Amino acid sequence: MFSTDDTIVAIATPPGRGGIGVVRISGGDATRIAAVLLQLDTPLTPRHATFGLAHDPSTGAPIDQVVATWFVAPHSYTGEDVVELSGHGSPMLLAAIVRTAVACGARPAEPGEFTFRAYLHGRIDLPQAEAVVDLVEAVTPLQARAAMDQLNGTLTTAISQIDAGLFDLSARLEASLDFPEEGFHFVTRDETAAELQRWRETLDRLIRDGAAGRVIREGRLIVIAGRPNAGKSSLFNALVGAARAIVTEIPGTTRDLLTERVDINGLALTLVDTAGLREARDEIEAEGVRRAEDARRVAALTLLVIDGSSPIEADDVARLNSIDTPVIVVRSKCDLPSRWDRATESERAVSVSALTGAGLDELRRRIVQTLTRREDWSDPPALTNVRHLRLVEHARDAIARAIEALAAGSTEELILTDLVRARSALEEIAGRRAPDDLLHHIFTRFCIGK
Ligand SMILES: Nc1nc2c(ncn2[C@@H]2O[C@H](COP(=O)(O)OP(=O)(O)OP(=O)(O)O)[C@@H](O)[C@H]2O)c(=O)[nH]1
Ligand SMILES: [Mg+2]
Repeated sequence: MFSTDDTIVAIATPPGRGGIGVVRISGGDATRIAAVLLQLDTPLTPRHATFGLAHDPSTGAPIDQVVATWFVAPHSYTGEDVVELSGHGSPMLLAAIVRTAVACGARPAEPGEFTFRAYLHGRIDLPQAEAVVDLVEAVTPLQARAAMDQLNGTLTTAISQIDAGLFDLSARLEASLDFPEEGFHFVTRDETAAELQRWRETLDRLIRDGAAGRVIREGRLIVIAGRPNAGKSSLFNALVGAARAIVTEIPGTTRDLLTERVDINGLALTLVDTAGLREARDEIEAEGVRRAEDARRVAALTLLVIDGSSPIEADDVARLNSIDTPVIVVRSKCDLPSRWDRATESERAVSVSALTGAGLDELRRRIVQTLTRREDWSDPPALTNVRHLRLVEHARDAIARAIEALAAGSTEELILTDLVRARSALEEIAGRRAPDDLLHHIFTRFCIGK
């Protein structure tokens, strides 16, 4: 995918100005290039910050004052010699340092190439490389924590424990196969069935966890819908924490979709405020209502806002019944006297007041519970990535087939085939022999310099 025997260079800090900017050089030539750049008389000392002046060697002109640090192979991010040059955070100066490093023999790095080399040199496995992107892209502390756990190898450990267990069971089944005449079994059918069942339950737990984990990693779209004047925009503003949408007492205030990303108890959710649903009075409103309906169809969850200070109408109930995605009924304006009669008052409704903030915490809790079936993240899910989830599902399905085959009286050979399938799915997660297109897909999500 990338060539790996040359030395690569890139700016590692974000584009734009900052206190400092870092240029990273990795590869066999890193220290030589740094020495030429800095016109050093003595070599850099490993892991020591060395102050120097970066020069353009062709003209001798100074570029910037830098601090250079050498991380010696294999104890570096990439597993190769890495030199990091911290200069002033000016895009122009940093670009000049990169250009000079290239003139000295380095190649500009592709996105994700440093992390790719770390993977290639066995510093990290594929889930850890994927966790690096997630960590950089995390927008909520919970997302960062789940990514950090994965970077620390939580998922890798869980998967390799299952894999080792299946290996052990396979070995005993094979041994039994090797001595058929003796009728000697290293593992009985009952023991095999019990062990397979145990692994299936472990995998099922991971899969359940993974469903919540995906919501954490990917975020979800939530649409606020309801009649005009129900209090949708007020609720939107209250959840966003800013007066983002216009609120008036005139029904039909909101006509377009308004979108904001919010952190709701750690979930990165995209909240959409929509036009009030009614028979439109003009073309603009008609388009707004159409967009509201479209947004609702793709949403993972609808907050159906019904005004608590006026009686529930038949079309509110009809609307509730027509939504086939998950819905939370929000009874708005609960600071005003309720006009819902007891019989129709839905027990499922969450009462909120955008004015006083009452009920908002309960609504947030219900949102998280509906999307993830969980509320407590003291132990965030080990599985968050859809690639890993699919492979764990493949492994679980193979184990389920083995259980069925065993119950139907199959030979050890058939059961072994399923175990091989399950193990190869699990091993694909770590990605020791990942195909190029998968690697390409994963590493091109990185930014340059990472
Ligand atoms: N007392 C009280 N009034 C509220 C509350 N939420 C909204 N209102 C009022 O209800 C009216 C309508 O609020 P909006 O948030 O604009 O309602 P909407 O559903 O976005 O309306 P459209 O955009 O027209 O569909 C405004 O006069 C708000 O001040 C609340 O929690 N308490
Ligand atoms: Mg509105």
